[in-house]
Amino acid sequence: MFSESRILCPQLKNKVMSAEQAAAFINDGDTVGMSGFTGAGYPKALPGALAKRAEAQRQAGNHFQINLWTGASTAPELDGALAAVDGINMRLPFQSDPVCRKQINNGQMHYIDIHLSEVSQYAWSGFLGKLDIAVIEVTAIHEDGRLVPSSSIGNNKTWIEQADKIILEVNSGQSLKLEGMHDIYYGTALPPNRKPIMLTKADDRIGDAYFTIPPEKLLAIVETSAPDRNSPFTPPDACSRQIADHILDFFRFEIQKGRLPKELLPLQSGVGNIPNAVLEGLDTGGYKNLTAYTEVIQDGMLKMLKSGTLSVASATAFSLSPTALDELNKNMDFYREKIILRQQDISNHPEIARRLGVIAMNGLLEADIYGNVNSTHVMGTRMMNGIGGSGDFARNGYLSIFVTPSTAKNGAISSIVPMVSHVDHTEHDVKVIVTEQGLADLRGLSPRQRAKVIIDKCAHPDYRDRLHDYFERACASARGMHTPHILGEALSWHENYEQFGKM
Ligand code: 0RQ
Repeated sequence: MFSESRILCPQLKNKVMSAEQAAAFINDGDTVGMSGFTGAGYPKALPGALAKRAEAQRQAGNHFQINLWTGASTAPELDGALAAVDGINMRLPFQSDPVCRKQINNGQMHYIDIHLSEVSQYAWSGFLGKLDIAVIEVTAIHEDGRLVPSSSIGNNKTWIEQADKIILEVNSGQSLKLEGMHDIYYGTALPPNRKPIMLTKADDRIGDAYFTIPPEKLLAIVETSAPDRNSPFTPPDACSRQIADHILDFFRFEIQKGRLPKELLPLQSGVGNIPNAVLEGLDTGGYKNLTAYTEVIQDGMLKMLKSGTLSVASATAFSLSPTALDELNKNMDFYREKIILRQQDISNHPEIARRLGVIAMNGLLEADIYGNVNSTHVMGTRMMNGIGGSGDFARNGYLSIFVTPSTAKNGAISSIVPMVSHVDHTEHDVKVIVTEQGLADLRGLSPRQRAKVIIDKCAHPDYRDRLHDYFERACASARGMHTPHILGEALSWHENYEQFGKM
C-alpha cells in the first residue's frame, strides 16, 4: 500500500518541504511539543534545522529560544543539538542529555521535572501556557489522513490536540509493520468529567490505532529516514546480577507465601543495566506468561516475549539496542500481537497501575535509612535526569522496588545515607530497597525497624558501622524517637562528598 510513498493523502501531500523550510515556521519564544520518548520516535531532521536557525538568528543579533516539551528523553539530534546553541529556554518533562543537564545545572535552562502521567493533564488544564506548534514523527499517512504512529507515543496525542499548528515528520526508516501496534485512547477528560478507564488487563485494547489531525492545522511535512537512537546494550555486570538474584529470591518467597501469583503481577521496569539483569534472570527462572505494564520496552523484554516468559508488554515506547531493533523488525508479525504502545497518560496512569497491581522496579541515586529515595538530585542540588515515570508506578503499584549499587564513584559515595539530600519517593511509597549486598523488605516496619534492616541488608560494609553509629546516637539524642535524626550531621554527610558531585 505504501510501496511508492509513505504519504498517501493527497490533501496533505502538498505540504511536503525541507526541514529548513519547516523550521522557518518556528519563532523565538514559541512553545513546541515534540514527539520522542527514551530515544524513540523523536523528529530526526527538524530539530537540527531549528538549531541552525537559532544559531543564525543569534549571529544576526536576535534572541532565539523555544520552550521544548516532549514525552521523555530524546537524543543528541534533538535535545543535544538545541541545547548546544542555547536554543531552549524551558524544558519538560524529562531529559537525560549531557548538554541539557549541564545547562540546567548552570542555571541557563529552566527545567520542570514532572510525573510523566501528569504532563497531558498539565497541558490540558493550561498550567503550562499555550502550545504553539507540535512536531511529531509518524510512520506513514493513509489516504484518508489517518496517521500511523511511530516507535513511541508519549504525549503525541495531547500535542496534536493542543497545538495551534502541526509539523509532521514521516520517517520511512520506521517499519510499516508498526501499524496496528498502537492503542490511542480518546476517552480522557479533565475532572469533573472523568470516567473509569476500562483497562483491566495489560493487553486490553481500549482505543484506536491512529492519530488524526485537522488538515488546517498542518504547516509542513518533512520526509526523513534516520533510525532512532538505539544505544548499544551493555551486558549486566556482577553487581547487577547480584541485585537481580536478590529480587528473584524475593519473588520466589512471595509466591511461596501466596502474596504473588506464579505469573507475578504486571512488571514495570526502568531502563538500564540492573533492570535488564532482572529481566534476564526472570527469563531463565522458569516463569511463563508474565505480563508487563510499563513505559519502555527494552532488550530484556523483547527476549522474554520471544521465549514465552512474557506473554504481552504494554508500554509507550521502545528503547532498544541496534541488535534488538533488528530482531524486532525481522519478526514484527510475531511481536505486533504481543506489544501495545499507548499514550503516556495511559501507560503510566495511577488508576491502572493500582488496579493491575504493577510491580515497579526503578533506580535511585541514594536512599536513607528510613526508606526515603532520591532519584534525581546529586548532592541535593544538581539534576541528573528527572523523576520520569518512576513516581507514577512507585506510588500506585502493588510493590515498589528500588535498586542501586550500594556505593557510587568506585566506593567513594555510599548510596545509603542518614537523610537523603532530596526526596522523590517518600518512605510511604518505597516498599523494597535492593543493593548487591541484599534486599530490605520495608513493608510493615516502623521507621526505627526500617533503619536497622536497610543498614544491615543494603549498606556497603565500609559504611555500615558509620551508619549504625549515626542511628544509635540519633536515638540516644532523644529529640524525637519516631524518626531519630541529628539534623546538622545528617546533612553534613553529603558535604563530605561535594568534591565528587561536580557534573
Ligand atoms: O554516574 O556514570 O558518571 O559514574 O549516577 O548511576 O548506578 O549507573 O545507575 O544508570 O541506573 O541511573 C537514578 C540516575 C540511576 C536513573 C538513576 C552516579 C553514578 C553514575 C548513574 P557515572 P548508575 P543508572 C523509567 C523510570 C529516575 C527516572 C526513572 C534515573 C550515574 O535510574 O534517572 O526511574 N532514575 N525512570 O556514578 C553521586 C550518588 C550517586 C551518583 C549514582 N549517590 N551520588 N552520583 N551516581 N549514585 C524511565 C523513564 O522514566 C523515562
